[in-house]
Amino acid sequence: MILIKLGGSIITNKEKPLSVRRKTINKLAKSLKKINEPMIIVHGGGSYGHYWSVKYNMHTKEKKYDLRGVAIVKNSMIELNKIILDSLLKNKLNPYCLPPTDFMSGNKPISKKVKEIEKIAKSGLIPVTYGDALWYGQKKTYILSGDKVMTHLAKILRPRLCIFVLNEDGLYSDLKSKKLIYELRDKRYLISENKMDVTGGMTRKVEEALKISKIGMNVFFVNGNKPERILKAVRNRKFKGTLFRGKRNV
Ligand code: IP8
Repeated sequence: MILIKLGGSIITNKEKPLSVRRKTINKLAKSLKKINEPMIIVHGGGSYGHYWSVKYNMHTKEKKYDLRGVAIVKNSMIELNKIILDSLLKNKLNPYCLPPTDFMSGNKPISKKVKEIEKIAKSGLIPVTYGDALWYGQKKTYILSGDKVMTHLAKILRPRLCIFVLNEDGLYSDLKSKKLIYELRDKRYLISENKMDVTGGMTRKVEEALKISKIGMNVFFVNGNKPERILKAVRNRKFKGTLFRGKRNV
């Protein structure tokens, strides 16, 4: 089984609020169709969830945020999720929509529910979940990043492979020259923060990728504008991207 995160920057146009990259989503769906293995898809918020989270000053920390913000962020994620589901359906895949409230309680995953997701994936359906605004308890809410969802799922399900689909070739050691890091074993590089991302953008992604690789799984960062690279990663072929080698594969 493989876990795939479609990053917000590849599925939406981050420069423009509430705009999706439909052609790219369709191209991604077409290449996902070629994967003959159970998979789970997670997607990010991009110019939907992040746009509203910034407007309402909502973050990953559990706090009493503006309830209007919670409602609007949630609604925008449903809207984005529907666009992803429609594209998967159109490309003859069978998505099974799973909002994170289906398997999260507060800020913890419900193990039994997560294990059920694996069964759903193995049946041939494709569970699709996403980053969201979540209820924490005692009137507090928080923004759950799709990257964090990847770690929660990976810890419990131990997939063969985790792929983060980005709008870049992978992780760069130097942003100016875009020198690609082909393999990363430690967080040795300073990554510049993206102010648009309330969940921490690339820094968060690297953190979660390192956590997942430390518990044993290979993690790939791949450019979603070149979807054939996703297929190469799945098929263990050489491709351009960044690998976080899982401990069990060293
Ligand atoms: O883009 C965050 O998910 P991410 C989702 O995976 C929201 O960090 C609601 C901002």
